[in-house]
Amino acid sequence: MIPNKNQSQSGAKAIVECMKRESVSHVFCVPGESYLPVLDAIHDEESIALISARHEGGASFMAEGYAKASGKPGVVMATRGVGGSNLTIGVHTAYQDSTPMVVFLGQVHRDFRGREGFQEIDLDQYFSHIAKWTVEIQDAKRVPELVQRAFRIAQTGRPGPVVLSLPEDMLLEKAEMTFAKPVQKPAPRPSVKEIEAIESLLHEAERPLIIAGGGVQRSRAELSLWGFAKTYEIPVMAAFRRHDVFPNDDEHYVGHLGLGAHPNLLKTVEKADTILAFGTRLSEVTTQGYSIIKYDHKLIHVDIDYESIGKVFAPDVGVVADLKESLQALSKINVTTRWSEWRKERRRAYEDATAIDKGSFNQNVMATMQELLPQDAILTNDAGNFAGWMHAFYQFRKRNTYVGPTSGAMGYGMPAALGAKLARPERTVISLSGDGGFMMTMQELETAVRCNIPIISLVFNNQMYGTIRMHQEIHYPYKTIGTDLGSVQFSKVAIGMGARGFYVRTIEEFEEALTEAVNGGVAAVIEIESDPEQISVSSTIQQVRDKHR
Ligand SMILES: Cc1ncc(C[n+]2csc(CCOP(=O)(O)OP(=O)(O)O)c2C)c(N)n1
Ligand SMILES: [Mg+2]
Repeated sequence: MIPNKNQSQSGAKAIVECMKRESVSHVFCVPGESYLPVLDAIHDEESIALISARHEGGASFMAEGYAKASGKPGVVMATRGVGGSNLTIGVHTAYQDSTPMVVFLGQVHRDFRGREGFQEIDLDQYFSHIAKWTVEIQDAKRVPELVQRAFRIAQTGRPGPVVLSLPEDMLLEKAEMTFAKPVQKPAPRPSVKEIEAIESLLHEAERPLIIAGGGVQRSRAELSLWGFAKTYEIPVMAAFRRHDVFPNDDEHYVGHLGLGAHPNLLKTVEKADTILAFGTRLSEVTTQGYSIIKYDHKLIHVDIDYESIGKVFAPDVGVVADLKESLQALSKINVTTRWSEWRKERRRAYEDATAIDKGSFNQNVMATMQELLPQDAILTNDAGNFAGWMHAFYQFRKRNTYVGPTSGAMGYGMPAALGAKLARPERTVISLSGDGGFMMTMQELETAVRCNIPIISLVFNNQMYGTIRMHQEIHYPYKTIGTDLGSVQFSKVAIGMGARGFYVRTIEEFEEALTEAVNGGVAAVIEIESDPEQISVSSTIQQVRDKHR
């Protein structure tokens, strides 16, 4: 254990000491004069690297991706109202995605607060709706208490973002600092009575189905989940953008509940009679607009967060507990498994829905990635229809191989890949984006080049905000507005920023580019010319128009 220090030091030094105690290895930021003392304290701290980004939105996505890939809180810093407003998208994503994040924001001098000083906003108020907790540190001697509390709140219960506002003069103020021990996450076990209640529901179940979410990943319970599913022969579905919670090539895996989920997968939920919701908040997307879980389903809901249970769906048994502890307790229950036929039937339905059609270019791109990438490669992505092919056809086979925004934030993929690569330098990390989303944060490619972070970015270029165009054609056919985009040569812009750039039109060119990029050891962009007419996994623009005429 790190010994407690009882010494006089500045607020800024104490903040960095707290980061060190929480084993933070990287801090992401855009610098600002309001928090120079913190930057200087990081300069003097060998164990922490500072990654300076090109936009606070990019920095916040990097921190979010770092947190998802490392299991540690992501730390991001920015300056006052200007930097704070720029990074809100990452805070919102961390909130929706239950990702631990600690945000430090420089604030004006304490004497100037409330006068609308230069770039002043009430940062703690401003973030209070999208953060789990916010605080302004008024007194340097309370830095250890409040910063350590911030790290605790970010990581415990349902994880999420916390925001600290740091008045400039407080950072230089010296005080006697007393540090507490680093955060230990509580892991409550379900009671004997709760386990018995689950056991008795399973006795009656004829078609049980597990829906597994991020809570399983946060407690590193993927192996326990796999053991549980295997022992009792229960099929498993992944909640929205929690693909890697269960090996997709395992015979117990039956699909991902995402946007535009295949009818076969929806049928699996419809046919199930008992749903075991493990570590998921049963979000709008996972439940397809809160529609697929019905009153006559028996619902067993286990989650670390008291508020997630019964938020929308009242469970038959609701348990507030750590997922690993819960699955370990559940592995000892006494039920005879008789669900093997049901499990096999739903696996076949999943396999039918995801069989690769070699005539589809984008499906071939996924098949090529599956073949050429190491099994432990980490994939990240933006929001957009290009991602539909990955969601449907790429199989995540190892745990901790997917980093994606359940918030649906465009611009997330590439900066999140930077964060993930810093957290897992030994892995291949590859982001997938559309031309719309990539352009929102593409300036961070320079950060990747400058900081030697060799990530690979695929950009599916169809010269449009394709997803929105699809919705337009559904509701207002032939009336395109606001969704066309101009031509950008992403591979050339990449080269201009010092990365490698590839432009591909055929599957052979893609294979060649991906092989080179994986072995290249430098940041690379592979721009994929995409057919604008193929608007989604299942439809062309004409088919959408005809269907909704
Ligand atoms: C930050 C943000 N702004 C707007 C949206 C709404 N939106 C969702 S998908 C999309 C278009 C995505 O375009 P692109 O990245 O080119 O991917 P495509 O759909 O063409 O494959 C938009 C504008 C969003 N999800 N996130
Ligand atoms: Mg596009």
